[in-house]
Amino acid sequence: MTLDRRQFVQGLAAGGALVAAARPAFAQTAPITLKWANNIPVTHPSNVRIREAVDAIKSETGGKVDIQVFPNNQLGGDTDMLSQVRSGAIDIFPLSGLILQTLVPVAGINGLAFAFKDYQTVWAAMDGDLGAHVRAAIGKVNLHVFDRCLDNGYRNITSSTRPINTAADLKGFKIRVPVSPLWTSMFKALEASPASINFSEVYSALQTKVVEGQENPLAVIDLAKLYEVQKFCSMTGHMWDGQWVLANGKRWASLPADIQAIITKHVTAAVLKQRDDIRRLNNGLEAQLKAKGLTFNYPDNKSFRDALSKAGFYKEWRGKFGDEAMGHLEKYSGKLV
Ligand code: X2X
Repeated sequence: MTLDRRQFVQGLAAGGALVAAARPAFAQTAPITLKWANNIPVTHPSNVRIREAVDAIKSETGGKVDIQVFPNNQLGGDTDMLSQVRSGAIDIFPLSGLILQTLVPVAGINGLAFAFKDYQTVWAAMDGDLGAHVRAAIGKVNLHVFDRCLDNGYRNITSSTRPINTAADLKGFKIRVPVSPLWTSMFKALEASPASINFSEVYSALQTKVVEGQENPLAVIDLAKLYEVQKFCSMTGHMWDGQWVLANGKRWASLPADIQAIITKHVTAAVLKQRDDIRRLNNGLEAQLKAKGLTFNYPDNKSFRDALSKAGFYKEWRGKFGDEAMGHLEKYSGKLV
């Protein structure tokens, strides 16, 4: 079979089009710079794994996508960064669902005290229908949210004045809580005296004794060096907290689909590794924190749960979150009363 010149040229053009289609569309797009900001020290797995993701994204896009990471509240505290990701001053920002609650009320639901008995249950719920329900609500406020959330951890109460053994020890206790209705309500129900303070101010608030204590997962207590300004750590494990990775909705929608796919793939991989890091960290940290001077105690959660029930805490939040959301949660937590 012979080709005439015309057919030959047509064939070349078609082949050329095929080659062009196989080349990623982003080859044609201008360089993209994105700002990623968070509240946590540079040594925390959330930052270590994100830096790896940033490198992988840069290399897979042939240098087209440059994500700049601003850790440790460099661009402001959480409340401020939330405004910035909404306005587009920051592009990507992981935030506790409980703090996001100021904007998306149902996002605080995973923080209901003593809801999750273990990590298996946490991930079943957050990667399952409970998380999907929350993400749908987040999508309505013009934020993009990645499917998997970061682990922050089970939270424990530290103090410079006294160990917290039972709910009675919290009476009048001046405790810092993040800026979130659920957090404030919980510690009010326990008759403590909660003060809403962004994480950026926590170390100094403890150091200057504006508050006696705070609550956080062991990884945060260690990496933010809170043990330097606290004496006791009470392993209350009173709630599980994680961070939704949020992006400015307009900015995200403006990115080519293949860039979105590459970013999503590497962010998801980073999140899964981060979860693993936190799990391993938390297993070894207690011994390290003891060596750094913290005295540990291991309260029974019954007095806290009873006090919360008696104060009507669960009833109040059931009303606020609504039956549908509570149905998703209680599939995993059992009835919270
Ligand atoms: O603000 C906190 O306590 C922290 C670091 O745990 C959160 O990100 C919610």
